[in-house]
Amino acid sequence: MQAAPKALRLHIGLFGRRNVGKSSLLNAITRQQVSIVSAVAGTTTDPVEKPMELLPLGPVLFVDTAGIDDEGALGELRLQRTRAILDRVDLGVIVTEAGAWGRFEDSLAAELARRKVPAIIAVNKIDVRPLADGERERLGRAGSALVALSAATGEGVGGLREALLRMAPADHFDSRRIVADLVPPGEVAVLVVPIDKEAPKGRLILPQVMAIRDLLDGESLALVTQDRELRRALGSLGRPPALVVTDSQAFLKVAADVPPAVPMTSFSILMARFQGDLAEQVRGTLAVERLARGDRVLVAETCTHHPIGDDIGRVKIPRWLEQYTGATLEFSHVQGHDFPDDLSPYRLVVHCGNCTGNRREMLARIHRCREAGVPITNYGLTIAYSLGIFERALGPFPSALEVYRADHP
Ligand SMILES: Nc1nc2c(ncn2[C@@H]2O[C@H](COP(=O)(O)OP(=O)(O)OP(=O)(O)O)[C@@H](O)[C@H]2O)c(=O)[nH]1
Ligand code: SF4
Ligand SMILES: [Mg+2]
Repeated sequence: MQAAPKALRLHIGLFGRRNVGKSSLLNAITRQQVSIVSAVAGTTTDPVEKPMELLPLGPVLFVDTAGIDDEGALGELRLQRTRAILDRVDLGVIVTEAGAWGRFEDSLAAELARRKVPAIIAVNKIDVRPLADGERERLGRAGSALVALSAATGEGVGGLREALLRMAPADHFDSRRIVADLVPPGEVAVLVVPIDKEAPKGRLILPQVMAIRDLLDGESLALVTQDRELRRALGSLGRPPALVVTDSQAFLKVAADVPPAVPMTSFSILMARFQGDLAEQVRGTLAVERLARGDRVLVAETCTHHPIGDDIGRVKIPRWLEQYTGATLEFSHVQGHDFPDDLSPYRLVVHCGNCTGNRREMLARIHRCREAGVPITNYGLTIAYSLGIFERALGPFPSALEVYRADHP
């Protein structure tokens, strides 16, 4: 997997008194022994940094700090170091125990608030001392998230991951490109937009518009064509394009017309990367292979457009999936903010590209599927897979392709 530069990682600080279990919590989240844990107060003396890919958040850097309630010269030094960390985190976790919240924690919360850093209160060690309702209410202050957990048993650690996702600053989610990172400035991307009876009258759909805008921002060139003019469009270029992006529904025809050496993908797969988690959704797609007669498949769309004749979610995806698996499947459909609480009946979730939605909500859905053990894929990935051109469509994304190849050695 490509490493994100340190500056692009979301910096998450773990703060709190000595011995509350900051280091234990870091180890529980990362499932590794990153930081030394002991019953002796003051174990962590220098900040410990751990860069990692944290699902569903993406690249993060955890900073485990020294407990800072101690007195004396040594205590003052630790305090200074911890203050420096308060200055550079994007998200703060205040670790405490039930019944222990006091002036010290108040001041930590105030320090974070002063820096406009969102805070999560993590009440640890609930295996030995549960959080009473009264205290839960008192700590559930506006602007902060509250999680009760146990680093020792793992209870509630999933809730902390969700809180991290919920509280992360919005700009963490929109620093990515849709397509321009795949097309160097001055190079050409050919965008294939079939104008069939499902195409809206007189305009383009949002993923197409977003891709064109992104290419313009990246100072790349966009050549937009219908599928039947594609050969002519390619022939008009002095050299092969850097990328061909097609509407998923024209995948087969486009794959036949584009020389194998030219990278090719679909708008919907670009959307999975931009608005979701491509590697996780590629992993989810592999579950198509295991679908059997009578299995339930949930088709989820972010926007609430009216289904049209040969609607992709209601007609085409079900048809392609049943053709590929040779099994009669049971499809359910949800739109907008409707997403079932109980995912257990489903063997697969097929999500649209989420072009009108926000990424945080999509990542939360992916996370919920993961917790429920239900694979989640997306329209473009499902179509490419059931048409037998999955590898080709993932060609532009080496780390996603790796997920597939690891499963198909
Ligand atoms: N029962 C129980 N014990 C825990 C839990 N989390 C941590 N501990 C114990 O609490 C003690 C302190 O844990 P650490 O993770 O070292 O605490 P810390 O906040 O990093 O401490 P300093 O680095 O000294 O500031 C250790 O003995 C841990 O085993 C928990 O959830 N339940
Ligand atoms: S939000 Fe989903 S269903 Fe709606 S237009 Fe975008 S990709 Fe299609
Ligand atoms: Mg520690």
